[in-house]
Amino acid sequence: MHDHEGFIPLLFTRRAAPEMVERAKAFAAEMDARRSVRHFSPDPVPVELINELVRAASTAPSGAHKQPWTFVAVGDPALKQRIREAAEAEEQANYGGRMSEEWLEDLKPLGTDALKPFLEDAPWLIIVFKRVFEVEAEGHKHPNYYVNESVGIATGLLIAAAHHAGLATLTHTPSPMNFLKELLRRPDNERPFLLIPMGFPAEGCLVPDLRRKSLDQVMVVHK
Ligand code: IYR
Repeated sequence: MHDHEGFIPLLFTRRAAPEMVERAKAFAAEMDARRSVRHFSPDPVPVELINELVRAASTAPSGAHKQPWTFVAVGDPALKQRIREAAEAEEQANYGGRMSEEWLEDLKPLGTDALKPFLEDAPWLIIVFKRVFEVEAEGHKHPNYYVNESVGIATGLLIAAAHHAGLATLTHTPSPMNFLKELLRRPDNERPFLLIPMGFPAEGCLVPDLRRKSLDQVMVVHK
């Protein structure tokens, strides 16, 4: 008994192989329909829905189960406007010379530029912060582990949960993004990781005609 202290039985559904394949195919097809969206409708999305997406994201595995993330959901139009202004100021510098010619060339098929209207149009901006350490009593800084891996996985789950629920997202990387820490008054242990605008696509929204790599381009099997 003592051996098992702190442990509980795993809840696990063992499925028949054909059912597993069917489910896996359905999930892959559903995920294949996800696209990054850069043109959002201002239609509102209830915060109760956002809550559930963050609940799903926060189930992600994490180093030593520290769950080293904070999801800041911004719906306040005034705050979104300030985020847009600060992001666009940085992006003007990026597109105006801070990014290499090679980089700009790589971005051409995406049609991005320094203007970021989606930062105001989308009803929600989810700013994902990584928590590099936790402050304990007496101010001791207790480290978190595999923070980038953990927060990357959690963000992936957030994007999948949003898509599954019927919302569009963009994975946005304003750069540098320290302005988010200041605008959102986050504590010293938190660093901005990604900014995810979330909502409904604008009427008639276009996306770049991209192809995904085939399985054999992304997978190696040693059987
Ligand atoms: N942060 C810039 C540039 C940008 C960079 C990459 I890599 C992208 O995949 C897309 C954009 C921007 O948000 O426009």
